[in-house]
Amino acid sequence: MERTLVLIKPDGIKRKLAGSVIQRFENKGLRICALKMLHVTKEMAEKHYAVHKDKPFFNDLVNYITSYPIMAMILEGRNAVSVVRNLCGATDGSKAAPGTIRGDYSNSIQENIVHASDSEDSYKYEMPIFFSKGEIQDLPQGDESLV
Ligand code: 3AN
Repeated sequence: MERTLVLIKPDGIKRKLAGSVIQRFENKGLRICALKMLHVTKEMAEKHYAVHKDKPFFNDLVNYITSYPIMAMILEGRNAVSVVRNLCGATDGSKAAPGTIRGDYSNSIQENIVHASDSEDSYKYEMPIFFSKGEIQDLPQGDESLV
């Protein structure tokens, strides 16, 4: 079963949207394998956003994600990476389709409520920045009734 990393960013937490956002993922049938609140450090943010380090908005991105506590979670389910990206919607909230998280809750590029891994490789890179093995609840292999 595929897994993906989701962050509810500072604007989502400040606006008290965490429950609504998580509800959408659960309604879709995704299982929460890990969930916690944390304050991202500069080092974590720079590693997480390393792919954007040459972009003009890199410093803003790091400052923003470290400005307030966030919620991090690992979600599991069939095609979890693409399913979650579709639920999140386009990066720019002003262009994200209605019905998506960003389309319904954001009108900004930076303050766009959520981050979600864009591929299985991104998940493998990003997940250990936020979680250690003991924080992840695995289910017994082969028992799909539990998923
Ligand atoms: P996504 O989060 O949809 O995968 P990315 O990976 O292209 O989008 O960008 C990572 C984050 O960088 C976005 N979530 C957004 O907060 C920020 N970002 C992307 N493009 C811009 C931009 N042109 N100006 C400011 N911030 C941006």
